[in-house]
Amino acid sequence: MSAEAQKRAAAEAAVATIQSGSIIGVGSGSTVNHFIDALAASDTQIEAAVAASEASAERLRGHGIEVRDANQVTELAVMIDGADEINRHLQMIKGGGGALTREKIIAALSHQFICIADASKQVTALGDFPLPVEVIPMARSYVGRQMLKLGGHPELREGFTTDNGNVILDVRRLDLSEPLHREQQLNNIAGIVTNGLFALRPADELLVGTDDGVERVT
Ligand code: ABF
Repeated sequence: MSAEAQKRAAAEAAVATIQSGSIIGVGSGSTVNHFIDALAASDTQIEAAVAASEASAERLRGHGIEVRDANQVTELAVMIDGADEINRHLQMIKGGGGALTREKIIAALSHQFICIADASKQVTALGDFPLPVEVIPMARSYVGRQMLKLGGHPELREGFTTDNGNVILDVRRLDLSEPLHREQQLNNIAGIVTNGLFALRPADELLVGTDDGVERVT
């Protein structure tokens, strides 16, 4: 089964977890796009969605699904989102699509975070994928130097501005063997808005498309 078919299968399986009438969190990326399309084609009628990116918001609206601002809700029953890497503890690297800040906010609002992914996203150890770090533009050089001090190799994501008006440094070769500590450490660096480690708040469940069908991991 191709990666795209695995993504689609995982996304379709996630639709079955959604309660009609609920307000849900929706992340970003191609797997989430499959989820949005599958949700729209299903009999499940949600009240509204809180979207992690303008792209997801537009896709939802295109299907006639109401999009609400995160400030209009106090909590969400569930969030459906993808990942760039996910380990056996359901800790993730996210942000390859640049929406990590809004994804982390929606994850914090959500009782349950269901990650949907193709099999290639499952890893033994996090870190082959460069860690996205969202940075206030005026702090780009300072944060870059801090990443070098930590053993990382930061690279500015050229020509990209996040939905929040910030820049992204993609940091290679950062030791992520202790993801909880590393996430807390990066959280404390001035100028970093969000780092792409989702370890303090991992997924609660993974629906992963494999050649043998969709596997549920908790
Ligand atoms: C999003 O899903 C991002 O955090 C992550 O980069 C992306 C994965 O992209 P795709 O689903 O297209 O593989 O939540």
